[in-house]
Amino acid sequence: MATRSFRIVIGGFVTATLATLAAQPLSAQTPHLVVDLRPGDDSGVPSIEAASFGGKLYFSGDSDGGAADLWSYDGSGPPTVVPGTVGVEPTDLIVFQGALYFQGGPYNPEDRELWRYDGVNPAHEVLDLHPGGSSLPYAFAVYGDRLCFQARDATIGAELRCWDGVSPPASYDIWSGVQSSGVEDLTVIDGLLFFSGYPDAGDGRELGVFDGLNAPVMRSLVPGIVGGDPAGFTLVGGSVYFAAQDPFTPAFRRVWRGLPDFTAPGVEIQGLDVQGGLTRYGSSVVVVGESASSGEAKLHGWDGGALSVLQTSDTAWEARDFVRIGSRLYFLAESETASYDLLRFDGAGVERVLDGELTNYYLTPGLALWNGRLFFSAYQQATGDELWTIEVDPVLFADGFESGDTSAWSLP
Ligand SMILES: [Ca+2]
Ligand SMILES: [Ca+2]
Ligand SMILES: [Ca+2]
Repeated sequence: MATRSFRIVIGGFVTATLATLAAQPLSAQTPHLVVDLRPGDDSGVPSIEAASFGGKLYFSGDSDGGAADLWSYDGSGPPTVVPGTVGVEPTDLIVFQGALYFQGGPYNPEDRELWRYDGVNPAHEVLDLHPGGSSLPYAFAVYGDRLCFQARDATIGAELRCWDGVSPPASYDIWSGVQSSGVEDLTVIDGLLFFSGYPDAGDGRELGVFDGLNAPVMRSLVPGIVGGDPAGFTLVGGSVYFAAQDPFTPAFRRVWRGLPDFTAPGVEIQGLDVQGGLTRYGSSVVVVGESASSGEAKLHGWDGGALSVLQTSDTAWEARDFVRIGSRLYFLAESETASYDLLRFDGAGVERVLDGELTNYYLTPGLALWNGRLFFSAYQQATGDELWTIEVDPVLFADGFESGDTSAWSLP
């Protein structure tokens, strides 16, 4: 799904160890409206498209009822518009080679291409991958010294492209010809680029692996036109785990494991009907699903032995947007009501940090982490959808921070 291309963005400073963090009491966690960007009940930030870059939070927003611009926020003064971005509707922000990249450009006539902002000069289009049309670049992932993403043209359709920032991008025509593989969920793990995509007319959305050198390899998880639809690629204990359809009962999703070389992926956790996202906590896979023990959608943990239910209260339907901060794992899910709540797993249990119903916020899925705070879009009647923030853990221990590799974060 398109919204899955939102990038979790990590910012912060190495100021303490986990031992220090664990000793600190939690501060009161009250959400604050950052700004009513489009004054009154009109929406200025209907969904969050954001990234941390150069010490600031950059986000897509609109102050006047036109198309969205790119805004920067330094945490103190009001947000300001980035030069060159008025009405360019930035989406899918990512930092690559010391600059901010995003999909931008007009929708009418549509010419959505890859844009770049270096922090100083006005933002501008840097690649026109579909001259006379719109390449709609998205699902960005920084893969070594390359930026990989999906983009379309009139010749090979929507396919995988990888760009070194200098030369013309390489294109990989996975579903050959004008048909589109539509690659999504690009995830870099252990030097490999994992993704989902359509290999050909005989398959659904299946698993792809690219080693950066040879042609991408597709693996059919569920034979035939019903796809495995893999998502949530996560490295745990030397293996890549992900959620995908059950090969025998494709109405259900399961946790799969691929060996390091990914020659023989298979269903790894039996008895769990996966209902949402999947991530890592310490040496365990944590995933939301229904099991015989939980009865309904709750967070489960699996360390290779028994499956355990980590959540005693609430449910966690449609769990998504996992953000690990030190020893805590934040995520959004629908709990008792149909609105999204912010939940937190601390290694022992799950608690609700923000209740979308009681506090009269209506969260739009998507979280951005910047400067020790989570940012999100939420609706209130008086303001419409705007940018909100909530303080989370004030200190982080992030040994993978420089590379943006959250899987390298130290966890208990
Ligand atoms: Ca174009
Ligand atoms: Ca193609
Ligand atoms: Ca407003």
